[in-house]
Parts: sequence; C-alpha cells; structure tokens
Amino acid sequence: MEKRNLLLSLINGTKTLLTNMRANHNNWPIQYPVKDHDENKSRSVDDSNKKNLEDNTVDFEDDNLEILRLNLKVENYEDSMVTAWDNAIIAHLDSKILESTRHLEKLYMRISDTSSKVLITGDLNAGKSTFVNAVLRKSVVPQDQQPCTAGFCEVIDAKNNDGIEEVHAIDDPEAYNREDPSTFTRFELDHLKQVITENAHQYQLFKIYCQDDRTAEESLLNNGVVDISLIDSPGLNIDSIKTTALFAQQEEIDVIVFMVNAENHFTLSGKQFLTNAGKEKGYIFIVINRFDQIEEPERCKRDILSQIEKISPKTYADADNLVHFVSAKRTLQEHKKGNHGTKEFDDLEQCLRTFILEKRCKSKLNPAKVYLENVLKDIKYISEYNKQLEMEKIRSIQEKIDGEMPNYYNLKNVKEEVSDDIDKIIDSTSSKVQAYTKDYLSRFVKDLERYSLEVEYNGFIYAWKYANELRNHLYQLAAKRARYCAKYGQKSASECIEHVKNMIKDVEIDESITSVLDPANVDSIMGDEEYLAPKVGETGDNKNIVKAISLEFSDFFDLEDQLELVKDYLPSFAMLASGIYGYHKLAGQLISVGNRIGIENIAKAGFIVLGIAGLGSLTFAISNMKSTIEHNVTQKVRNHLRTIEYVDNNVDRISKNTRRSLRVVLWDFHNQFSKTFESTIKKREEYEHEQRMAEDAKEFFASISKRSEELRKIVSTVDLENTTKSR
Ligand SMILES: Nc1nc2c(ncn2[C@@H]2O[C@H](COP(=O)(O)OP(=O)(O)OP(=O)(O)O)[C@@H](O)[C@H]2O)c(=O)[nH]1
Ligand SMILES: [Mg+2]
Repeated sequence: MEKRNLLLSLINGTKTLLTNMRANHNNWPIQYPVKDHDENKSRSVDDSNKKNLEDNTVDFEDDNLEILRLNLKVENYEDSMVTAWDNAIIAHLDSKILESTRHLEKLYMRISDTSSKVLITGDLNAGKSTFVNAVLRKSVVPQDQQPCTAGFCEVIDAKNNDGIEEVHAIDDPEAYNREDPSTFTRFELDHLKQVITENAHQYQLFKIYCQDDRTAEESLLNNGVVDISLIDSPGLNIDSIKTTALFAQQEEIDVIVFMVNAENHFTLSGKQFLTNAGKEKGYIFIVINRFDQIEEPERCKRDILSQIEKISPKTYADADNLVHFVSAKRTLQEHKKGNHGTKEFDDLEQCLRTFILEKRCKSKLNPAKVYLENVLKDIKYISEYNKQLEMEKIRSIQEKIDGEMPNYYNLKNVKEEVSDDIDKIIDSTSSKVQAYTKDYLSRFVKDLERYSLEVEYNGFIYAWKYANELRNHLYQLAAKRARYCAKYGQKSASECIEHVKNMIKDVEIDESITSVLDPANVDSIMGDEEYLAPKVGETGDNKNIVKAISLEFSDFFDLEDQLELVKDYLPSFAMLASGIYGYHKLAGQLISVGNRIGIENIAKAGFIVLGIAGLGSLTFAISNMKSTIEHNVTQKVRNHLRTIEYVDNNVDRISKNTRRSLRVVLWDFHNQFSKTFESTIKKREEYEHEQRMAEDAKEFFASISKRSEELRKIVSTVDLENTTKSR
C-alpha cells in the first residue's frame, strides 16, 4: 500500500511537472531536439537559434526519447517552410505532453482502482466454465459438452451491484455504466445459459453479478483485499483467437489463467496464444484440467511440463506455483455434495490467490513505475536541451552586444557626463563669466581715478581740453573694458566647448555629431560687432558721449573757489555782462552757447574773459584746477556709468550671451547625440530584454530538469519485486 501511495504521489508530481511545462508554453515554447535532415545536426526552432546551433553544437537528438518522442518524418522542405514546420513541431510536442499527462491520469486511476481481473482462457471444451464454477463453488456460468461459451462472461461479486444477482449484457464495454440502464440489457441469472447461447453474438460482454457467501479467507471474489472478477472466455479457435488475444492484452487484465485439456495437451492455437500472451504478461497461470481422465498421470505431467518449458521457460521455472493438474468437474461435484474439494484444487486455489494478489500489484504498479521512469527521463532530456538552447542564446546575444556596441559604455559615460549634464556645464561657464565680468567692471568703476593719470594736463589754459580728454578717455576705457569682458565671455564659451570636445575625444562618435562642438559656432553667435559693441550709453559714439556727459563750468572749480570768484569778480562780471548776468549765468551761457557753436572756442573765450577779469583768488583756483577737474569729471563719468547701470547691464548681457551661445551649441550636440544614442540604447535594451527572457527560460528549464531528476530518483527506489507482503 505504501508503494502504491508513493507511486500515486509520484504520478501526481510528474503530472504537475508536465502541466507546468505546458502552462509556460507561451513564454517559453519548448523546443524539440530534432535531428537536422541535411547536416545531421541538431536544429532548433527559431531562426536565430538555428543559426547559433550551426555555429555551436548543442548536441541533442530525439533518438534518446521514449515517451515524448514524436516520430517525425523529416522530409526535404523549403527554407521558407522552416517556421511553419517548426511551429508544427512545437504544437506536436505540446500535444504529446498533454497526451502523456492524460496517460498519467489513467495510470493514477488504475492504481487507485482496487479491483483485479482474471481472464480464464484456453482451448474449446477444456473445462474453463467448469473451472470458474468450481472456484465459485456453484454453477454460475453455463458449461456444456459442446462448445458453449460464445461471449466473454465476467463474474463479479454481487455486492458491486447493490447485492442484486443479475446479468448485464453489454454492447460497448467502454461505455458501460452500471447506473445507466441504456448502456446494457438486464437479464436474470437463471436465464444466463439461454442468453449466452442464443444472444452471444449481439453482445461483447456479459457482466454476471453473483453472490459469494463464503468468508474472505475462502472466497476468491470477495477476499477482503481486492475485488477480483473472473472472466470466462470462449474457447480458442480460429474465430476467437484474435478477440481473446486482444482481450488478454487489455491493461485491466491482471492475470491470465490458461486452461489446457489434459487429454489433448497443447493445441496449436493454444501454443500460439500462450507464446504471445507470455510476452505481454511474463507469467501465466496454467491449469491442466480433466486430469481425472488421464490413465498415466505422471507421463502426462512430464510431457506437458516439457511442452511448457519450451513455450514459456519462466512459467516452467516456477511450475510448482504456476502449473496445476486438476479436475474441475470432480471438484465441483464434491462441492455440490457439500464435501471438501480435492487437495490439488485447494493447492491451486491457494496459489492462484497469491499469484493474483502479487501479479495485481506488479501488473498495476509496474507499468506506472516504468512509465514514470521513462517520461521523467524524457522530461529531463528535453528540458536540458532547452536549457542549453537558452544558454546558447544568452551567449550569442552577449556576442552581439560586444560586437555591435563595444562603444556602449563610453557612450554611456558621454551621455551621463556631458549629454545629461549640459545645463550644469553651461551654468558653470556662464557663472564664471558673470563673476569675472562683475568683478572686473566694478573695480574699474570704483578705481576710475587711477586712469586720469593717462591723460596729459597742459596747464589751465588747456583745462577745458583736459577735462574733455579725460572724460573721453574714461568713457573709452569703459567701452574697452566692456568689450574686453564680452571677449572674455566669448573665449570662455569657446574653451567650454573645447573642454567638452576633449571629454569625448576617445569615444567613437560620428563626425556629423561632434562637428557641432566647434568653437567657431560660439564665435558666430558671440563674435559679432553687435555683441562686442560696449554698452556705455545709448550708443557709443563721441557725439553722444558729449551729450551724455556734458561738461559744465563748475566742473573746473571747487565750490569754495566758485564762491570766492563770485565775490571778487562779481563787479567785473556785471560790467562784462551789462550787470545783468551773474557769474554763473554767464558761465552757463558760455557753455550752453558752446554746446551749440563749438564748446572749445567758447570755453577758451570764457577763460580768457575770466583771466582778464581778475587774478587774485583765481590764482589758487587755477593751481587747484587739475585735481578739481580730475575729481569732478571722474565723478561725473562714474555717475553716468552708474546711471546707465554700466556694470550690471554689461554683466547681464555678457553672461546671458555666453549662456545662450553655449546652449545653442551644446543642445545641438545633445540632441544629435541623443538621437543616435537613443537607438543604440534601445537596441541594447532589446538585447538585454532578450537576455533576461532567455535567462528566465534557462532557469525555468533548469528547475524542470532538476525536479524531474529528483522524482526519477524516488521512482527508482520503488521496489516492486517484493510485493506480496506489501500488497
Ligand atoms: N471428466 C471431466 N470432464 C470435465 C472436466 N471439466 C469439465 N468437463 C466437461 O467438459 C465439458 C466442457 O466443459 P466446459 O466447462 O463447458 O468447457 P469450456 O472450456 O467452458 O467449453 P467452451 O466454453 O465451449 O469452450 C463439460 O461436459 C464438462 O462436464 C473434468 O475435470 N473432468
Ligand atoms: Mg465454457
């Protein structure tokens, strides 16, 4: 029983394994190891694999398969048919696996089934029916001197039919269902002989439900261990030998009892049947009947045993248990009289009982064991084959990756360090430019005085010229500085581009992409005059500077000097200007007229006038004039620069332009690079995906293979040789 249960659970385990294989069929179609018809090489289903296999032999072929073998007839087919053909194989294998699953279910049912069938066969008139009756201790199946049993009669304990004794005549034994009266015709047990002789040809099988009141120890049908049914069959003749042979081959038949008429020994058809049946079942239980008719029993025994030795050596070797010489008729007669039967028949019954129980175990469990061993071996073989294919696939994809994208990691670096970091690169350069420009221009504005030394002062007569030149000089310096900063921005942007170019110099990138990284492209944006033109006013020319920073008379004198002058020279001014104009007004007028008619001449005229007007406190003012002008003009220029936000506007303009030019160039690069790189990445991802799939499939097949091996090991431990005790 333990063995039975173990086998049952092994069947279930194997079934699960097969179901799993099929369940994942969509993800991982199982490939069948088929020999290539041309090159004698293993071939696989999908084209890429096929190619791989041509390069690298995954050496499997279906010769090693048993249960899951497809018996393919590989004929020449066009290459264009490869896929269709391969798909057909996949489908074929799938249905084969399904078939095997079903077979396991059948085996499971059979092992679970505790009944056992014994077929009684032999020559015509050998006494088969009499033997069945003798075993049952009552006349159930009809017996006659003339050939009588025309159909198969299966005697079953009536407890299998709710205790009711009756006959079910069956057309189609496969469809027979005791619960469904349409599948059989019911007859009373008493009419059996008549039914069998008259209607035998109409029916294939008679199920005879018959009560056996004996105890479990005595009864064969109702023995407490298994439900045994005895099948009485028509005697072997030319007509019936084929049907009986077929019947005997049925899996449900656990034991064959072969009846021999002691008077006739073995007939030709008997020998023929026995030889064939022996191949199927291995051991046959042989009953030599009508032994009561034999005058020289010992010689008869000797002759018959030597015949058996030739027909079935295995049976001969165990003749004590398997060959019995009896008289069924006499036994039955004794039983009917209420006497005990003969010792020979008792022995026979005892041996038959043991044989049935033992054989039943073997005949039911052994096929399951053998089948499991074979199918598990096939599963392992096929999954190992598929595992190899997947490994091969993984390897070939890796080869593709290495071959097609050796640059991948370099490109990835470029992507990560340049392409994805463009904003950062741009930021750092433009911030640098911004900081530098701001510092540079601010310092200039702050230290404006320093630059006054660069203008020559030629005495107070040329004070006006000096003031003018100083102003223009500072103004030009401001413009120059701004232009310098713009150049600096341009240079920094170029350097940045150069730097990026340097970063990718070792990576193989198409020239059309890297050509974007040309400093000239920055220059084309930042190199134009419009950009370089310094912004120190609305426009930059001298005329406008004059307008923007007008010089006033007061620029030439300190405030105190001016008051002194007013006090001392007011009368002269008044005289000079007909007493109407104050000094200021006069000077202001002079300047404003100067603005219209040429400031230099008027200013000169003014100074001459002033020179004539008085020399007293004017002397001091004149000696101080250079620093006064220097101070005032510088301050004026500075104020002007502040008003127009010279520093901030220039800083802003330059850093913005730097940023803009870098953006144009680097984003152009980024876009082109990404476009090309995206396809590589995509391809790479596809490969990696394929690889992952193959990896999963490999794992899957490896697990199937491992599990099949585990199950196979357990199956091999099931020992069916010693079964009698463990029934
Ligand atoms: N003397 C003798 N006659 C027997 C013995 N067994 C059966 N017979 C007789 O042999 C005849 C045929 O017996 P059956 O039991 O009908 O033989 P069968 O093998 O079933 O015959 P078919 O079904 O026609 O093939 C009957 O008349 C039986 O009485 C026996 O042991 N000794
Ligand atoms: Mg008969």
